[in-house]
Formats: sequence, structure tokens, C-alpha cells
Amino acid sequence: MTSPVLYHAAEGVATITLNRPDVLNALNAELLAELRAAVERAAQDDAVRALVLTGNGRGFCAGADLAGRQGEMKDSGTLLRERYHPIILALRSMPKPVVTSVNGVAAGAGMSLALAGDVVLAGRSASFLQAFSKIGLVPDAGSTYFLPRYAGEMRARALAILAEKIDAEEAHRIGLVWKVHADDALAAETARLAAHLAQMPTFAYGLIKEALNASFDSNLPDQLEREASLQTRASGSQDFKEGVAAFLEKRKPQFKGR
Ligand code: T3D
Repeated sequence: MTSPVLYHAAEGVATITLNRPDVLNALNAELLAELRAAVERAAQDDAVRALVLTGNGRGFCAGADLAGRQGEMKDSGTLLRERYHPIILALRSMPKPVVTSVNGVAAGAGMSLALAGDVVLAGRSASFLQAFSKIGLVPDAGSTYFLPRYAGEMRARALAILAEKIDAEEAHRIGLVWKVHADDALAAETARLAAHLAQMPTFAYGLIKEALNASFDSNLPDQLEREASLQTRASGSQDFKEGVAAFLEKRKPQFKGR
């Protein structure tokens, strides 16, 4: 049987591909379990210094599998806590960069998953849809956290309430996407970026994520203090020594991620 999640790791980059193309990679129990295991594997493997999350076929992810959930005995809140939250939290907290490469429609929790990336890339024909209210649900899996922070509160409210599909250019314009690439260039551009990230100072990237994860919940004095203590750790790293030495010697740094 075909696995609903593909995992490939090489040269410092792990790529996780959602693999239920017939249903636009809708999230059923099996896919969610495998996705969680794949994300944890990438997080724990020291040889992995950048993670890519993408979808197979014409969709990135259509959110919860609406057909598969009919037989579910659990309520939605329990499903979210047990199956979705560990994935979103692991992506945000893993001390290495996560690139979400949105190759097609990202709807419902699929849009939340896309926004959980540190860098969100999209193909020109990708689209984003807060599908939740169309079926009588509230945005979940982090959408009400990411949307106001990235796009502003007015846009977050309109996207969530109106549930209008927006295209990749619009998502880029309102701050949900870092860069839009031609569809046939997205995979190569994603691989190029991930390969670059895997050569960079991974330890500092982890600390950058820690700082930004705390930013909106901190006041300025607390955030200044957080930056200082993270900088104590960064400046003790091998990569910092290498970065300074390479600058002074006018050569390319050889970061080891430590
Ligand atoms: O209780 C809980 O599970 C809590 C968690 C909730 C989290 C959520 O994500 S709730 C939101 C769930 N997602 C949606 O409501 C989106 C539903 N899908 C759509 O609105 C549309 O499919 C899209 C806008 C995403 C794409 O439209 P389009 O026209 O490009 O494709 P399509 O023809 O609608 O879909 C293609 C196939 O995928 C189709 O199957 P078929 O007819 O070829 O056999 C369609 O049924 C299937 N599909 C698409 N989305 C889902 C799905 N099957 C199951 N679940 C889906 N979410």
C-alpha cells in the first residue's frame, strides 16, 4: 500500500511529502500519524539541518479528510489536540528551519500547516482557503495564531469569516507567503533554498526561532533580555567563531550547525 507520507533525507535536507494526491492530500488519521512521526524524525536527526514540507499532485493539503472523519468516534477538539497540535508545535519549535513549499491549494488545516513553516514558498497556481466556516467550523491547527500575526487582524477576520479563496500573489501581498515561483520552478527553488539553509548556522537558526516564537507574547524589556541570553548561547557556538574567522579571512564560512 502507498504510504500517505513520503520521507527523504539527503545532504542535510529532509523532505516530507504529503501523499494522498487523489484527495488533495486531505488529512486522515493515518496521514497525521505518519506526518507526526516524520516531523519528529527530522527534528531528532542531527544530520538534518533543514526541513521541507510539500504535497504530491495538484494540491498541497485540503485540510481534514471530510470523508474519513464520518467514522470518527472522537470530537473535533480531541482530534485536534491528539493529532494536529503535536505536528504544528513540533514544526514551530524544532531548532532548524522549516520551508513549506505550497504546490497547490492549501485549505483548512492544510493552510494552517502551510503557515507553520518558517519560510513559506508558493507556486504561482497555489491558493489558500480558510475553508472552516464553510462547513460550520472555526479555524484551527494554528490559523487564528498565524493569520493576525502575518496578515494583520482585519485580513485575518475577513479571511476566516468570508472563507474566500485567495491566490498565491494575494497571499504574498498580504504577508502569508515569502516568495512565489513559477509552478514548474517551485520544486527546484525549494531544493535550492533548503540546500542553502542546510549549509548555514543551524544552531543560530534554532535560537532565532526561539526568539521569534516568544516575541508577540513579550514586552520589550523581556524580549531584550531573551535576545541577550540567546546571544550568549549563539556567541559560544563553533559556528560563530567560524563566521567571524571566515569574515576576517575573506573566505566562505564552513558552518557545522553547532
Ligand atoms: O474534526 C476535525 O477533523 C477537525 C479538524 C478540522 C480541520 C479542517 O481542516 S476543517 C476544513 C476541511 N477542509 C475543507 O473543508 C476543504 C474541502 N475541500 C474543498 O473545499 C475543495 O476540495 C478545495 C477548495 C480544497 C479544492 O477544490 P477543487 O475544485 O480544486 O478540487 P475538488 O474537486 O473539490 O477536490 C478533488 C478531490 O479531492 C475530490 O474528490 P473526487 O470528487 O475527485 O473523488 C474531493 O472530494 C477531494 N477532497 C478535497 N478536499 C477534501 C477531499 N476529500 C476529503 N476531504 C477533504 N478535505
